[in-house]
Amino acid sequence: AGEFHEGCVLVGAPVQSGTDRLGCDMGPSAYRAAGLGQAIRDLGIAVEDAGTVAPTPFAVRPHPNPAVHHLAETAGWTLALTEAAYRHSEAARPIFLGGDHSLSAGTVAGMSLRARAEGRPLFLLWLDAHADLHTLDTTTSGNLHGVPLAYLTGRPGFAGYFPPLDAGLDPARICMIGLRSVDPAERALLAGSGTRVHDMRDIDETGIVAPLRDFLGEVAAADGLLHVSLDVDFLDPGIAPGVGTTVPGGATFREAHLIMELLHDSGLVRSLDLVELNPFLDERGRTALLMADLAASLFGRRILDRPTRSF
Ligand code: 5AB
Ligand code: MN
Ligand code: MN
Ligand code: MN
Repeated sequence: AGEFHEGCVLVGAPVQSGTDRLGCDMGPSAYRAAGLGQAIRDLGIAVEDAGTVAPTPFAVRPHPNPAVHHLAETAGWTLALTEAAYRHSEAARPIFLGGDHSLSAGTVAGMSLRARAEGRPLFLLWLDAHADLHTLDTTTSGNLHGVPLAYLTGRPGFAGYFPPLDAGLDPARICMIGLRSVDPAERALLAGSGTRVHDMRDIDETGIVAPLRDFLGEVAAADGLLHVSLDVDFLDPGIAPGVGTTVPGGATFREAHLIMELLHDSGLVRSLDLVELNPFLDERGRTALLMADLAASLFGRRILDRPTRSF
């Protein structure tokens, strides 16, 4: 990350248009109430709060898939967040406070521009129960929090509906961990894509350490920039109930922390999305607090000091 990028900047992204379950737009407030900024400051890191982004007006024609909803608004958020991510990542490490997962179409596109400006490749760690790889044509729910990875990897059908993608993402530079709900169209796109995919069965059989170390090793060898996108539903609903799309059998408290701890030790993470928190569905803020706690682990909170082990 380098000395220049030691500080963090919080960027509120109260995106709601990607899901029909209301409440995600309260996410940024919940993270602030949970003390996310202070938890990272307590680690000796400078944290600036850049406030809240607003969508840029973006006109689109209606999409032939009648399920698709809130397309113009989601495209407008994508445009605004692409610009915000690029700008806020110049001198600090941005933490995007979501908002539903459609926001990653913008944040990752912006980080992709940042990586290109630095002449380095962008890598993406996607921690999610879902693959979020629908196109506008294959989605049956029409919820656009299910499409960001198809947009970012340049799948067809987004032209004229989403902002043109200036710098896309190579699917081979994506690692997904936590999958347990993949639709047939997404499964077809994943096959042969080169994306590293670790579903829950994989985690049960192998654990998360070996595949994550392997991926981080590749990022380091390529001198890459790493963006982490953390969907609340990556976590087991028993510990993280504050989300609209619960899927049983998610990551445990310790698995999630271990991932964050290994990410911190790698020194490779440049930007982070915290997405899909729905404070309206939460129980006394416990999901917001857990997400803040995980972010703190990613930025260096640890149980005991230990020699940093390379991966
Ligand atoms: B999330 C589903 N594939 O398209 C769809 O929470 C779920 O950002 C999408 O990962 C979940 O509606 C999107 C069934
Ligand atoms: Mn997601
Ligand atoms: Mn999900
Ligand atoms: Mn979700």
